[in-house]
Amino acid sequence: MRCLRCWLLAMLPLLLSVTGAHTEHLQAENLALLPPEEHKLVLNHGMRVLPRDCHEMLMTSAGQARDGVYLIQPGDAPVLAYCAMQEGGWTVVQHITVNSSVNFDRTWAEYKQGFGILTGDHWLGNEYLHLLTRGPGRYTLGIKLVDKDAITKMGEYDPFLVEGEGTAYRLRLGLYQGTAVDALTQDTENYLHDNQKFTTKDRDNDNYFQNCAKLEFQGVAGGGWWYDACAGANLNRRNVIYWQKDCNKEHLCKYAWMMVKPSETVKLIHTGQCNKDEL
Ligand SMILES: [Ca+2]
Repeated sequence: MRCLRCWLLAMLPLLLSVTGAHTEHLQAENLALLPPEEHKLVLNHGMRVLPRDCHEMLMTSAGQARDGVYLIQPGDAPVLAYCAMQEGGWTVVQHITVNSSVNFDRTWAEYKQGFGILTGDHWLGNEYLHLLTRGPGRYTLGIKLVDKDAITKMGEYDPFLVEGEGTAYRLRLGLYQGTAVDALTQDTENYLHDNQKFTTKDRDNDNYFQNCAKLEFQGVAGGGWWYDACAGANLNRRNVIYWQKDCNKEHLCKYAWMMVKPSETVKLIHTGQCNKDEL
């Protein structure tokens, strides 16, 4: 008996490494977006078959999964993302707090791979936006804006697609609905963000004679965005979250989120009214 006990004690680390999730090293392509002390917060660490996105995670858990950081796999490699489960299983792709300590004035490579901290202000990364939204199913973009008086406005674009790097992560948006104004597909300010390529301070793909990402307001550059010439909306300007009349320098907003989830798999077809619903 004593020998068996010794054997078991000696084998314990090996047994735990086979069966226990928490002894595994956390592996994710964007591990840099989660500080080491927060690695223990990953809620599905050790899950064998990773969900494609947060919505699939919520379905897999029969609706029980709570808000937090999860491993997802929209492409070939695991990726960490913040999941807004209580709001319906959204994968958060951007979060900003006005005057954030996270710098959003970043290069093409940084916007491609993501930056910031997943449990705080961050950009998940254009490459992951592409991998998430390329399908096979349709995806919806959710926008959430909270102003200085804690009034929340929402908006959704369906479908939502970010094309690959070969076309400079071009933005493709469908029909809009929500309590916020449509600041991306309506050109009420003479700027149309739909169908624009992504621009960063080191890669000018916009329609202005200068680089919109480098234009400063009160000393802060605009940051990466799907600029026209330049912006009717920009959620990546650190000192002024901008969303036409809903968020601007007169009407300050405190927080913004961008998030994605699969569109409804079953939708009513509105015959004769869907001519504008093209991607
Ligand atoms: Ca330009």
